[in-house]
Amino acid sequence: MILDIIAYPDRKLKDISKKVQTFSSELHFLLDDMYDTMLASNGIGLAAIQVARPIRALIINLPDDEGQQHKDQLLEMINPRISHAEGSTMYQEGCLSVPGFYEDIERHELVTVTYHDRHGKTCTLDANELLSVAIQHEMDHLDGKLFIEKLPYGRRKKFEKEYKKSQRSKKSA
Ligand code: QAP
Ligand code: CO
Repeated sequence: MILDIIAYPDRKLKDISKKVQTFSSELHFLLDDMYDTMLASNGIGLAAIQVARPIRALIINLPDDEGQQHKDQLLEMINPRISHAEGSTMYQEGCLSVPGFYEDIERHELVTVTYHDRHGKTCTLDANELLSVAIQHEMDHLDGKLFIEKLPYGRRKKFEKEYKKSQRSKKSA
């Protein structure tokens, strides 16, 4: 089932998501719906709060070299925690909750993340490159943070201006 994605400046995106306590079928249905929703919007990552569920769950499905996404590559992370981070890297990020905006954001280059899968099994993953960026971006959602909040002052102002402009053209359309 495809769910509605909530968009900036909806205040719900600022909620701090709560830890998942039970790895029930309710969680599995939500994760399945998040996957359908993410694919329907051409996304590569989605956090539960973006579909208005304030729980610490996220999904990531990176495309291959041909740009194809494969469900067997889907990562589902419940209650993720970064145990190690090093280096720094820049990547032009976007977000399904901030459609049409892309900006270079500085992140850690490498992260080690410990999380639970949908069955509650504990997993650890070392991530670099795009996967590392995606994990950090999605984990920020769990703490109510959007990538645009990481922009330096001048570029944040530029975003606000473009956002207001896009709202105006939406109204007159
Ligand atoms: C987060 O972002 C991310 O503006 C996932 O019009 C960002 O899936 C992971 C999207 C950077 C790694 C690197 C955005 C689709 C999708 C848009 C997304 C849009 C249509 C964003
Ligand atoms: Co996002």
